[in-house]
Amino acid sequence: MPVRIVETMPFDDQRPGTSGLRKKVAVFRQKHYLENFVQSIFDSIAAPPGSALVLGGDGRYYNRDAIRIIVGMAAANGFSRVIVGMGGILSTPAASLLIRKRGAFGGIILSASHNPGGPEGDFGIKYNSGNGGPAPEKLTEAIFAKSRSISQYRILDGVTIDPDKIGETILGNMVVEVIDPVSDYAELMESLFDFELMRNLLQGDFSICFDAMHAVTGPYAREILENRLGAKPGSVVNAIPLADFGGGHPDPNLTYAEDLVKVMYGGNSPDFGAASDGDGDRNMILGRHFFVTPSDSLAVIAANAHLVPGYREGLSGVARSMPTSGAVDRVAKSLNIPLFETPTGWKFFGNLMDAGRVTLCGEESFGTGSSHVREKDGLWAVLFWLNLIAAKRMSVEAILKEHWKQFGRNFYSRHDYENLPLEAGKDVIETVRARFPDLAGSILGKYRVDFCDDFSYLDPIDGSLSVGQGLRIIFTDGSRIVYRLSGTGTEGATLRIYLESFEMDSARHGLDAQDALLDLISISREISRLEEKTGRVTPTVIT
Ligand code: VG1
Ligand code: CO
Repeated sequence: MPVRIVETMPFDDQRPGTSGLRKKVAVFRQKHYLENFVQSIFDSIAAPPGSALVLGGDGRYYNRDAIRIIVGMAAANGFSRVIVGMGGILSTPAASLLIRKRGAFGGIILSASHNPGGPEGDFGIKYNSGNGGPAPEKLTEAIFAKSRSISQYRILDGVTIDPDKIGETILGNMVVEVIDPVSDYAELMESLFDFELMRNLLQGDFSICFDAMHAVTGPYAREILENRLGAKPGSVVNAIPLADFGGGHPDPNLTYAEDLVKVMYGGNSPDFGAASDGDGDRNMILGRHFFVTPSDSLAVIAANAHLVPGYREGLSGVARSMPTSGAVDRVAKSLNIPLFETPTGWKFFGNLMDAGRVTLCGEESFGTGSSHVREKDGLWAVLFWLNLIAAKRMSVEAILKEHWKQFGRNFYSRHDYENLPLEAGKDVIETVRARFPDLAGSILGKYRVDFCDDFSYLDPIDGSLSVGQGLRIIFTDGSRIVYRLSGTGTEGATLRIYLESFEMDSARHGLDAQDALLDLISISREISRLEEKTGRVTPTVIT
């Protein structure tokens, strides 16, 4: 099969965002668009001849076409092996695991995560390095720079691989290896958690509902929860990955996972509920009539990690993204381990994990994970909770109440305003920034501003500096308001306003978060002149 060198022209919109390049399917289907980006990746990473590449995606529309194109390009760019999940499927954490386990040079993950799929929906692509983690900023910037000057790409013509058949095929000088996407991952989970104990729990009268939202986690959850742990058949719902996620929005939160929320808040609800997102790296944890915020989930996991076999030796440290609540900070303090505060996006955790400085990481956006891979891991978080419940013999709600009693409660909420005109999004941010000098030291209701800043991060391992990572207004009692623009959307701008206050008094722990945060919510809207700038008074999504 001949290598074809194709002349091309650069696109100017291929800068990766918080998590790879995400665009509408129609954008990706433009002639040369995907190829240009993939060649820009290959040119930037300069893999030595003989390298292996892991390749898979969340199964969304265009996944299969993209797999075929990328396999052909890998063969034409000197890779000696491409390891593909059967059907072109790999969850993001499973891809991270495979890169590590197989010693691959890196991997390409095809996903737009929680964004809707289908011909009118979104598609995405990102590169993960040999440690299994998302490319660091320096590399994504290099890829973007290449994409601006690209003039040709290399591809093997006539690639016909069958991604549905496990086994090896020779393609030019390269081997295409189609593997079972689930088994390595399931094996790793068995090595971390007490499956015996969890089996006792799940085979008793403890009931669970796991909503895979027609996305990639279905096959993983079925195998692990139902087949290996003995949860009742049907405990995993919406388990078959569909190219359009059944028309849904595979984002596990109280708005988009509404079917599960109804089940968990209805009569005769299961004891435990959970959901994951399009590519399987996010998780939502629910108890009976009870929602666990991701920030609290991270804190509870940290405080109880010693109860889980894989973490019995203790944690070397924990990290959270800046907007994530400070609940885990107090756990770290009591465990006497370091706490790192990083910008939004999993790519900032990789160096800390590689250096052995942290074991657990988490984000407020339903992402939790550990150094078992270099991505956040939805099903891992679910298994962690089930292991904790089995070990503590307590309900989700009781675990949280006990935790708050010991550590206090961080009331926390994120308000998203989606699909704003781009200019309006920027305007809100600039409005807040312009008020910084007046805000410092001022009194707003019962709050006094301690300081305001634009968050930046100096990576303690490689010394790289990341600026412009979100505006923070921090009050003297530790309450916070944070403003950021999303880097994962594909339509207009999404403004995120993060709100947090701390309460030690357990008599007040039962309050609804929105009620507890009422004053901060109105202060956040006033400071940003939100209604005047955007015409919005109600968030699109509240988590
Ligand atoms: C969002 C979340 C962020 C997360 C990112 C990728 O980014 O806020 O915490 O890391 O999505 O998650 P943004 O820039 O839209 O706020 V996933 O599950 O898409 O890989
Ligand atoms: Co995701």
